[in-house]
Amino acid sequence: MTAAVIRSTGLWTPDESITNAELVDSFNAYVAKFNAENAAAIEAGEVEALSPSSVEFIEKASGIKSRYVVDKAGVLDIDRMVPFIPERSNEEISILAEIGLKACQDALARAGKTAADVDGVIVAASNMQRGYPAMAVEIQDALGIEDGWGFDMNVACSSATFGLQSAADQIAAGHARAILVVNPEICSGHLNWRDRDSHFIFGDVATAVLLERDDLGEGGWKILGTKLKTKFSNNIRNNFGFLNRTEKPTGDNKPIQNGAPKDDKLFVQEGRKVFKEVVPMVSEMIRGHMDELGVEPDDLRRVWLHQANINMNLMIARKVFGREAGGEDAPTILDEYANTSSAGSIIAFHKHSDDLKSGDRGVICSFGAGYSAGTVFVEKI
Ligand code: CO8
Repeated sequence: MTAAVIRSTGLWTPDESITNAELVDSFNAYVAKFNAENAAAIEAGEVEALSPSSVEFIEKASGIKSRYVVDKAGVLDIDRMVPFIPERSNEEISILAEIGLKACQDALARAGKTAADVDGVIVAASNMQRGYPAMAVEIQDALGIEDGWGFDMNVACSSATFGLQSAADQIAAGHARAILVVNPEICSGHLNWRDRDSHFIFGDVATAVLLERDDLGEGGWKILGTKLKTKFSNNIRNNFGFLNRTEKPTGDNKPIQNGAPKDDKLFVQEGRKVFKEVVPMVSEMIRGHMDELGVEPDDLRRVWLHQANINMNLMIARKVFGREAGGEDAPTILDEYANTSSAGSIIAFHKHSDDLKSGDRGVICSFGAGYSAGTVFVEKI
């Protein structure tokens, strides 16, 4: 068996970004309009008045200051509050494949490799824009990989680490020389921007990780070990899907269009419960994996954690290191990018690993809906 190494990573970031102040201004204008239009019903107790959002709450509760999105105008337009992503013909590349492709090209360029060196593409992300053909096969085609394969997989925010383990195993088993694991996330498309509890949480991005057989190149990161875990929970859920149109007994079975009313089947969560249950699950998982690998807290230079909440990450880091931990131990990109689901831990790794030296060790760790969690321990070559 030959080992797989992480040779490089790639990142694509949208041009447009929304600050908390811009987001809250738009949300509160929507709330004021809704309450004015429904004043009589609210007065009669038939409709519940909406409450405004606040910049202070968002920053304190989550650590998020801004988020990148593919379409800012559509999100901030209070009569729409959904990004505008025009439909493309089947002859054009789909948007998820397009942004994933850009991240792949960045990863290949950083490693000095070309698509001819790659055999497989795994798209590992929270929500695919269609059932089939797989986005991964479309990216494979756009890269020009003639003799290879691609497939999509979804383990919500943990998709990246589950994809990394799959790719590492396939390379070790001799099924591929190199594999691109791609995380294109257009979270703005499946977020209810009219929901005060979650309207600030997510952003858009795409990341890619190039894994390669260790004898085929130089540099990058040795994979010391990978581990995956899932435990069923309803606390983070998205029931949107192809069967939604079959659920109504008669009449209106049109697919949901723009507008995202409150009862659309979009992202929902019990944020407090997630916080309370996932912190111990993840910190125990990292510590257990460290014990198996013989890695002591002092041997660990950095944890690149899933980016959902700054307080959650610092608490996990404290438990892993057994001491106070800060941005040097557990870097944050959440302030600029918000939660980008599967891509979060990879962005943190991409932006905050160049300063580490040969022999330094760290762990890429994701966690999220499922529940699901994954750890990938790495050592700089
Ligand atoms: N502005 C002002 N006040 C607010 C707002 C707001 N926007 N929202 C809520 N409040 C109020 C509440 O009404 C409440 O008031 P009161 O105390 O009077 O009832 C108070 O603030 C506290 O509310 P919460 O208890 O909800 O606030 P928390 O401190 O728990 O913070 C968080 C909320 C930030 C959501 C926090 O709980 C958290 O981050 N939890 C962890 C969540 C997490 O990690 N989730 C993972 C999700 S990602 C995933 O796996 C799925 C990926 C799928 C991608 C989907 C793309 C769309």
